[in-house]
Formats: sequence, C-alpha cells, structure tokens
Amino acid sequence: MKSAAPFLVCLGLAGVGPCLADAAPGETAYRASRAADGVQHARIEGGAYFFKPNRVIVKLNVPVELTVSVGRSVIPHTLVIQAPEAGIVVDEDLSSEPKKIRFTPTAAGSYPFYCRNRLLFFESHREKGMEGVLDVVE
Ligand SMILES: [Cu+2]
Repeated sequence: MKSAAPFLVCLGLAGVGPCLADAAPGETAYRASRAADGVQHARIEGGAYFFKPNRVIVKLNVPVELTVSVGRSVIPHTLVIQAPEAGIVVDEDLSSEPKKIRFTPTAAGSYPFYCRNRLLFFESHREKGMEGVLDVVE
C-alpha cells in the first residue's frame, strides 16, 4: 500500500488523529447500485490495517449484500457496524473465505464500519486505519 510509510511515520510523530485526516486522499469509494436481483451488492476487503473500499455508498430502503473477506493472515479481523437506528447491526469474524452480510438500511446517514480487534497493549485495528464509512443516501 503506497500510503503505508507516511502513515506509520505519522503514527509515531503526531498520534492517530492527524494521520487519519492525512489519509483522506487515499479514500476509496464504491457506489453500489441495484442489480437485477433487486439487491445492492458491494465487496469489501480487509487487511492489516485497512478496508478497501473504505467508503461504501448505498441507497436507502434497498436491500444490501456485502461480501466481506480478508487476505490470508495470522491476525484475526472483524467487521462491525453498529447502526440499529438504520436497521444495521453487523459483528462478524472475517476470514479469507468470503462472507455475505445482508441488511436493508432504513435511515439515511453516515455510519462507521470498523474492525474491533486490538493487538495486546497496542492500538485497536480501527485506530490503525481499519475503518470506513457506510453512506446511506436517499
Ligand atoms: Cu482487524
């Protein structure tokens, strides 16, 4: 990943907040559209420590199917979305075997998704960059 080096330097020098702001140009967005089956399909790949895409845009009140996987790794990862107000509650362990997650977003808004895992005594994977945004739009 081309942004890895500056990101790490940034972590050491300035803490996490400014780094995430700096990482904004590296945003990878995916706008899902309704397929023939009436479902919005999107694929998210995780790794140490990122999700790609890290911004997924879906339409309100249309079923969504996320296909989520991680690269082969000894580090376990998860995908969490806690947005019960929008009908979206996800907490899945991820593996290299793609997993399908279905929900129908019922409220527009921007909802974070992230990995809740943490290396002992170190930052959470989320703090290290393993997060993204699910945008639900009208
Ligand atoms: Cu993780």
